Amino acid sequence: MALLTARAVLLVYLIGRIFSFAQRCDGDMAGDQKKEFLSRPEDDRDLVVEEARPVTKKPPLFRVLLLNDDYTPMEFVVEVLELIFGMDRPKATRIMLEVHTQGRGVCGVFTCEIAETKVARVCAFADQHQHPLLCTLEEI
Ligand code: TYC
Repeated sequence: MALLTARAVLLVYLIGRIFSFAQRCDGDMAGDQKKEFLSRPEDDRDLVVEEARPVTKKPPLFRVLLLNDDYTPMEFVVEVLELIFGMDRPKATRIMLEVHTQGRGVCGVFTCEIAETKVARVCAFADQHQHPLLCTLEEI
């Protein structure tokens, strides 16, 4: 009986110690620390959480160029620039003259697929009208 009583007293004493220890720990922690501690499973406490970076690499860009020749009529080149590159007449004329005097000129900058389509349309249109107009692209 005496042994049982002694065990009961010891048990109550230990529970009291555990309780006061827990209270002390609770008091030591700052509000945010406590929230974080309580919200995660024990095994995750050492883990570092890194913010995910968005994977948005910019696509490569290409200049579409017109090249000069001695035979394609100026008016035809201006039409090409209006029709395929959406330029107004003053801008188309300026670019055509740039090509005529400098040998080459930039019609626009596009992603790969669009640049290739523009080049193909210019070549097809020039072929249809039997002009030797040259159009190409270069990566920036
Ligand atoms: N040089 C041509 C001419 O004198 C005109 C021309 C301009 C041709 C631009 C091609 O990309 C070109 N008729």
